[in-house]
Amino acid sequence: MTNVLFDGLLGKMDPEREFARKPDGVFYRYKDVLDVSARIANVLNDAGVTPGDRVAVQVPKSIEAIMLYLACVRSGAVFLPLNTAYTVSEIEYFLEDATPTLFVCDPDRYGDYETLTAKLGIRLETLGVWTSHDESAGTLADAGLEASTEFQTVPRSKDDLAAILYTSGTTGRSKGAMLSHENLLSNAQVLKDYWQFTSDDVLLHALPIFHTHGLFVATNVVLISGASQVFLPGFSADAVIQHLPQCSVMMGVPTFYTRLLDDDRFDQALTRHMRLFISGSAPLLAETHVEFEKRTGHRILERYGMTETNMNTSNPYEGERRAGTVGFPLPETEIRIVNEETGAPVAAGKIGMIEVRGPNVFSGYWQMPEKTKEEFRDDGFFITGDIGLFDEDGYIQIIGRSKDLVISGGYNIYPKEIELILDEQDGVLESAVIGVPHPDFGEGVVGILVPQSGGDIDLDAIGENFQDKLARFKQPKKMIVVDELPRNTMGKVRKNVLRETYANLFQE
Ligand code: MCA
Ligand code: AMP
Repeated sequence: MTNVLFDGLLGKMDPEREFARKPDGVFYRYKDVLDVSARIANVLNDAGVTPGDRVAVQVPKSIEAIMLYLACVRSGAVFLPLNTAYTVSEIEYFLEDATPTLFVCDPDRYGDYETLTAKLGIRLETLGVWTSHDESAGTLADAGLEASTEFQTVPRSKDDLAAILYTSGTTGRSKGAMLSHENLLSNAQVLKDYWQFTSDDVLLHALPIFHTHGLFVATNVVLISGASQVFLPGFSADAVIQHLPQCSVMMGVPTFYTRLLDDDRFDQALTRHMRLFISGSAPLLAETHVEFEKRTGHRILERYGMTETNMNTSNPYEGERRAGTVGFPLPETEIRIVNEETGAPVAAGKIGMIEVRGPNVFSGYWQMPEKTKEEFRDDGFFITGDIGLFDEDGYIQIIGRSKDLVISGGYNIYPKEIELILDEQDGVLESAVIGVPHPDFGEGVVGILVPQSGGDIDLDAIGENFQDKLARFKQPKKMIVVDELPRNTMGKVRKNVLRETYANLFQE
């Protein structure tokens, strides 16, 4: 029996081909991928991780972190990556909910998590980034150096879980999307073919690797294509401009492309040899698309996905890449647009709820059968919460979202989670959190606060109180105190009115 994802991704690779290169020139060949993932898989075994166990991971971006992901896949464990910006109190929720056997953290944060993991009975190991040969890169990496490169990959079938990725919930409680071997493999295969990846490609990888975009879309497509990547620790325009000449494809969120367009060095000459620029995770403004083409001669290929579904649609590789659209349903993925209330499909050109079905779609939320049921139709279609339409040529346009969600620099932020914290603050009667246009992040988070009668709100103190509760990227970039919130006749806060009122807050 095979391990569906591991064998599917690595079954046809050339051991001598380079897999990934760090900016300092250190590189891994595919044979190193096999060896190092085997070493770490042996370490996981020794740490008591058995098939089906969750391995939670909050580590700096590195090729070794990808090896840990592959080691989990090989040993039948369930990989659970977590945003490096999360605070201890945010992490506590995930550890309690997912009950992993092992939590792997940044060596610099070991002290933060010692007490918590001891309380929860979770084993704690560290994985950092190697900076020199005689330096430790954490307990997991050090143990890996001693471990064998022989590992009997554990058989896993298509429905076995490969990963759990948490997505925030509209109630403020994050939900773990359960992704199977088939969900991940089928999407990688489809994207490789659709975007015409080959082993000659070199991807410029500047995304974080704790989300679907940087982990599955980028890395799995590279692996299944036997291609290579320049693996940057994060996005910086300088580093991208420096390394682009060695690459053929780039993937990014819209903020990457607007930041590059702000730099005069980013031009036709620099991008002449590039085969493809791909954008996703947030809407790419039509003007960015147009300006990008004017500057470089390339038309960005925009696609659309979700943590729960992997990638659903893409503009075509050959044929028109239409600005303001996310293209067509991917092969094997069915998409329909329906009336939100009745569930009946609407005609082309009419706006409705986007629903998705296919081998890419997850099986449900970790230990939330009721929530899972609510978000699927009886015939297996997943209700995305995104509102859109099919245009006259079959391209899908995303018009908005029925879920109360802000997308900032490609990160999803659920207002409810922030409102719950704001409502607890001294002097605050109630709050509403919205996203409004932001020149860098697409949307910027704004907190609107109503004081208790006769009360005073100390915005600095609230800002301080956020620090150990909420990752920086979720914290409101501005907070505004008002007398009351606009409400409809049912008493519900009219966030659209607030969004209109403060639409220019970041533009001034
Ligand atoms: C950083 N900050 C942010 C964000 N990133 N605030 C709001 N939104 C953000 N996305 C904060 C920092 O904490 C800092 O706060 C201040 O903004 C400035 O930081 P800066 O140095 O400019 O940020 P950066 O380090 O350059 O990061 C910006 C970034 C990064 C490169 C755009 O956010 C990023 O890599 N985003 C990609 C997200 C992504 O991969 N999304 C995919 C998930 P202060 O100064 O106050 O401390 S979605 C997905 O996977 C689905 C399935 C899909 O379709 O792809
Ligand atoms: P997440 O599941 O957290 O990764 O976020 C998925 C959400 O990001 C989707 O439901 C969409 O609302 C949004 N999204 C992803 N790609 C695009 C895109 N190309 N255009 C507009 N929204 C997008």
